[in-house]
Amino acid sequence: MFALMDRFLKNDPISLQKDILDHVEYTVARSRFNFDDFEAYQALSHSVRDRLIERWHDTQLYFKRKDPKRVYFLSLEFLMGRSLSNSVINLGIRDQYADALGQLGFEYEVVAEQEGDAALGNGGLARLSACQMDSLATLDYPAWGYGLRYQYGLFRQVILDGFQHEQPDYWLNFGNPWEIERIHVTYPVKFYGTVEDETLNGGKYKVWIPGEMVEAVAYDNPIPGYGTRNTITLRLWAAKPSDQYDIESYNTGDYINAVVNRQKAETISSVLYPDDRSYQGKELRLKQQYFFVSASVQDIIRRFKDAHSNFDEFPEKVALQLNDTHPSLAIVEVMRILVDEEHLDWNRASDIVGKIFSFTSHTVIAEGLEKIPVDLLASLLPRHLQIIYSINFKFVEELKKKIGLDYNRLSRMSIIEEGAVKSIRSANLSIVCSHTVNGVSRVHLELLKANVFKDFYELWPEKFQFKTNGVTQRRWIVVSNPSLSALISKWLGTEAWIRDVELLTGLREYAADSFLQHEWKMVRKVNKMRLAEYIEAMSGLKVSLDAMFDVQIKRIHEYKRQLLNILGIIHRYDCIKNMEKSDRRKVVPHVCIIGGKAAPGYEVAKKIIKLCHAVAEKINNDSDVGDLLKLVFIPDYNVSVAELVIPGADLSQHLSTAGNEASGTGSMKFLMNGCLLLATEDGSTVEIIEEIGADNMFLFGSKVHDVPILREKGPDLKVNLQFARVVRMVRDGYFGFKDYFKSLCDTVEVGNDFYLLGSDFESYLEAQAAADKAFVDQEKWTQMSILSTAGSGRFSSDRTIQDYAENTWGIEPCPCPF
Ligand code: 26V
Repeated sequence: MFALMDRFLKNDPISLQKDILDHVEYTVARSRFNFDDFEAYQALSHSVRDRLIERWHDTQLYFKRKDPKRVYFLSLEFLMGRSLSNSVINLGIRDQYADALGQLGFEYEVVAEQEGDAALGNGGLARLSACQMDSLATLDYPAWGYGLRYQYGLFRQVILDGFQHEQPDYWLNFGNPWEIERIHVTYPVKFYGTVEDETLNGGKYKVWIPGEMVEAVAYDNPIPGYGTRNTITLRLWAAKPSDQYDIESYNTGDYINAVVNRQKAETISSVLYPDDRSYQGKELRLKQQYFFVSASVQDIIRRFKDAHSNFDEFPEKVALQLNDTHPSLAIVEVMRILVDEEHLDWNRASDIVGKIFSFTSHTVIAEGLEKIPVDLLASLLPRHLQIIYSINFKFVEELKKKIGLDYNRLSRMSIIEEGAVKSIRSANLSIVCSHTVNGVSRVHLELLKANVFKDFYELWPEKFQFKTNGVTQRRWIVVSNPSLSALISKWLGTEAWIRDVELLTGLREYAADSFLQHEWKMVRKVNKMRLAEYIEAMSGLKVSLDAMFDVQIKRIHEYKRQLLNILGIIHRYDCIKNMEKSDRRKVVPHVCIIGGKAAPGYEVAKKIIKLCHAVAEKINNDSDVGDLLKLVFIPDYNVSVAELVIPGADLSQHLSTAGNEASGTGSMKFLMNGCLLLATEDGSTVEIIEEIGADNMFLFGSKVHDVPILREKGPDLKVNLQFARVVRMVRDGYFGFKDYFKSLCDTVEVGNDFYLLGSDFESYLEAQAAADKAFVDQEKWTQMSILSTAGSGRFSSDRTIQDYAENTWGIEPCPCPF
């Protein structure tokens, strides 16, 4: 055992210091006597990387030896954010590193701030993937994440005169210490071309003669678990030109063009699509999907074949998870490889496919469902189109036996959509070929069953499950809120909640304890100070710490109703202006904080951002208002900004029109940090209410089942006067830009108000008033805050992942014993 231990790098501050200095000199190539904060970050991260690699090798070796059933998590997006603090905390050596740096004259926090975000995703779905990777590693599951290594992540948001501008995020500029390039782990990925028949040993096969070939190169990102040696792999693929394919162009003598064409291969993995609303049938997007799926499937089959001589055990060893429909071509790729390359008979291959795939949907609305134009697929992946037709033919034949010739229903359930643009319905393909379809909250599953997947639910009710989303308490409490984390451990008398989050319920018994309340308030105040400093540094605005920090941060969408928030702020402003001076003393001061990115082509969302700035300009410069009301837009909202903002929030807003947010995960992060929620009863909020109790939250608005009725009923003739008044203020140019805001005002006008801002306004203001009233009683508020954290355990991704492992994937923990 000791001989083994000697093999490991040492973690005492002296050894760490030496490691850091060695990396300064030999990796960063700076003098060990003269380096700055960024260079310290580079050296530190390489020293952490060394330790990750040790554990990662051991884990991978152990998995190989044990050959357990593995889960492969396929996602086109991962929002990892920063890695340094998360890694050192999961490795259990944060304090040692802080000491080591301190002795070298550096401050850990300042050095950690040097790291940029890895933003390879848009929003909820992508951050969920990152949280789930953390839980998979921590719970010792034999898991791999697969995705794309975009060179440009989600755009940087720059605000000029209150308007959003997008700038490219070339995040690899200063190198990325968290990845390991595996130049020998590569696979060819084919595109275009034709399909021909071939006879081999008496059997008839299809052969795909591609028109283009690109190489997929693996970049491995080790993901350490907390309190375990297990370190799993997030494997991201980058596109590189293939050496095999363009000999011809070199032979024709057009050397320059041949090289230029080779370079084009790299565009496949160059940029993340920043629109999370609609599918536009773009060829590059489809190429990205197939590229990553094909490389992953080849890798998975290669790993299986290394240990097995035939495919009999494939379903006992492999589970493939589709994160939304984006990777659904994996189904077709597995069929193609098994049938065309491994020469399995069709029925056997399709039996295997039906046992290994599971699919999770992350959307509620039919318009959010992905479609691939048949023409596009026919040209890019001709063999895959044939396979989809065959899958569909067999499915429809079976279906006819069950439901008869109900042509409407048959055509709704078909994988192929006929119409002006004939398309493949990715969701139908995913449902037909998966053994399980998961929703991301209870309400979400109910909606899927009642609406978009109704026909399939009636056919296969047993396929449909839900796994309410969760977030990792390691990142969202321990990394982002170290003082709250220490306080929780002190009162629970253990750090065990970091792995076993249900233990947080132990805080309930102290919720009324004045000593805990005092310490809780102190921690929260320091976090508010940190946030206030950030706001001042960013915008020059000084905010009062006595005010309620009232936050809404998430992607800007009409259904998330940031506009409702802004109209509520205008109402608050209007009330203050119209109040007797003496009454102003009774007003609860608010610092309203809004942040989020709008998809570049989403005009309404961009107008909401501009309106926020226009309203802020007016309010923040009005001396009548002073500290009673401030409005701040935080630019370039991303994971690391969230880590700063969430711990400092008193109140957070989750305003989606009921029935529109599949789950929502931001609310869970706020809850863990003791922030109170002002929310509609949508998505996972319904389950949060069960844990925290409606008394400890501020709920408002139409319920999921009211919304279709309200929409059906048409405009309410009894228009809320307060609502009409604030919309009129915007319309009349009170905040300037009258013409520009006209179309935005139109979206909430009677008869046009699809997201029901008008109907919910009164109830929204009541919830605001209830929050104000509660805030005045700080003792009560603190108690509610403690109870929020105490009830947040159910919303850990550990619980979600364990449920998936046991009930969907059928995998077991495989803890590395070294
Ligand atoms: C959709 C599209 C469509 C166009 C092409 C690019 C693209 C990229 C991503 C998406 C998916 C958006 C779906 C999404 O993020 N859903 C969110 O998933 C969260 C995790 O389950 C959930 O909490 C949110 O309620 C849900 O909106």
